[in-house]
Amino acid sequence: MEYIKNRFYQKAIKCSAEYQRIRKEHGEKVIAQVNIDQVLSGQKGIPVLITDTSNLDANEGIRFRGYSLPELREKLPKLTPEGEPLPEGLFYLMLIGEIPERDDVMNISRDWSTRSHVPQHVFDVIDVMPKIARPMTIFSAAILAMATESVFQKAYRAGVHKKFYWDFMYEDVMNLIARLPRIAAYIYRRLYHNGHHIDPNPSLDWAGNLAYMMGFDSLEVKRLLRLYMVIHADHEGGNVSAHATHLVGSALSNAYYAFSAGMNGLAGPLHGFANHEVINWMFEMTENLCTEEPTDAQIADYIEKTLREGRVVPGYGHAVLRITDPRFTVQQQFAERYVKNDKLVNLANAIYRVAPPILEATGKIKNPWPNVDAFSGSLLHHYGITEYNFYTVLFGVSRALGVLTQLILDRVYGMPIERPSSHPLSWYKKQAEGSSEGC
Ligand code: CMX
Repeated sequence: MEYIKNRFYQKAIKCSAEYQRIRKEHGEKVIAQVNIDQVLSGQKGIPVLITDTSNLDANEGIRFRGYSLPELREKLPKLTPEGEPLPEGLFYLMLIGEIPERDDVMNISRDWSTRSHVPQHVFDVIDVMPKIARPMTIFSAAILAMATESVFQKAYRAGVHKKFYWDFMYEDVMNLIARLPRIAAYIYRRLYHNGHHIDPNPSLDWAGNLAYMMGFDSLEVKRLLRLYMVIHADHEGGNVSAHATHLVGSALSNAYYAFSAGMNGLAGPLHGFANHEVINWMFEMTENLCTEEPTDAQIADYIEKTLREGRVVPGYGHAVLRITDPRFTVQQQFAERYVKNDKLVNLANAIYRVAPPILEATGKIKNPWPNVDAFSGSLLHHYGITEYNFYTVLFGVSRALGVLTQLILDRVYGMPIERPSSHPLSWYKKQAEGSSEGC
């Protein structure tokens, strides 16, 4: 496995030199103007982050190192030709910037398997959490508890030179990613299967093992989780989970601290927890309407009611995208291929027919189209993963692939601590109107 690390470093160190050169030679160059609305609407569209792993175009969707999702489904190595790409391959692509060979992917799979041992005290932390705690709370706590294993933290304490930080970060990231499926599955079995745990199967791939340890051994669930882990892995750097991971990491906090922070952001209902909210809202709708198969008119009425109540329609809208999320489309295609006559899947499709024009007609929602969360829960539910409180943990396992890869790059580049400036509201009022009086 050292060869993958070396291959990564050889490429990344060249970019690091570019990073330093651009900063030194062009530091004064103005690249963007910021208007008041951008600041007041959550820093939308202001270019302030470097993310190499993926890039998001508002009208096209996500590209990982230049490759769209349909391209990745074709090009990344799979276990069988008709299956889904292995997330290990996407990790390699995000790390090194090239499509891997099958051997590279299998080597990462084996490497993660050897690194996957979770220390007992992490299970102990999970076991003492109250069962009423949300799975994301337990997941984040377990990740934090594992910070005892940080090799970066030990190296820093020992006074290692900063040019070697990336090496220890790489080790932390590989160890952390390797252990996440075991932690997620352990939480799942503890909460929903009376603590009857299933030991990992070292011969399985990373996502296949996650399905297996959760108690789902069928080919199709493994296939679905491979797809799920690929499509949720990264969405450039400005989203809450990616930005939080980067921000906390910029203080040289170890990967466990940084990723746990990212997961706390993912746990919000406007971000990753929306996958829970979607299913919850669909059940609320069918209960309210006393039918599992509402008509389009009934769905429309329910959407109007949700908006009137000042709530969001979960799974719809996006801070950047202005189209149907390609991650939604990919899941819809998966369902078309494998799922026949599932009421929840049918309902997700019906909402897609009905919701966009209603959301558009509000005149204020910038993107009336579905995002990734509008479909993911229906698919998981179809395959028997019905505990939708848990869905964001699955999102979190996947999100590790992108945000932690970027964290290694952050250390190779030698990125400094992040510290934007802030001002009182009166300062902005003065910028806008020349006077700060009144607030
Ligand atoms: N339902 C109802 N109202 C919505 C809406 C939706 N799906 N999407 C946006 N709006 C509202 C906003 O709340 C905002 O209202 P106010 O002006 O009253 O504050 C207005 O429309 C404008 O918002 P926007 O610029 O279109 O969207 P934002 O960038 O502010 O927010 C997002 C983006 C995703 C948080 C928002 O669309 C939303 O809340 N969607 C539902 C939750 C969801 O699906 N989140 C998951 C996103 C994907 C992910 O991260 O996993």
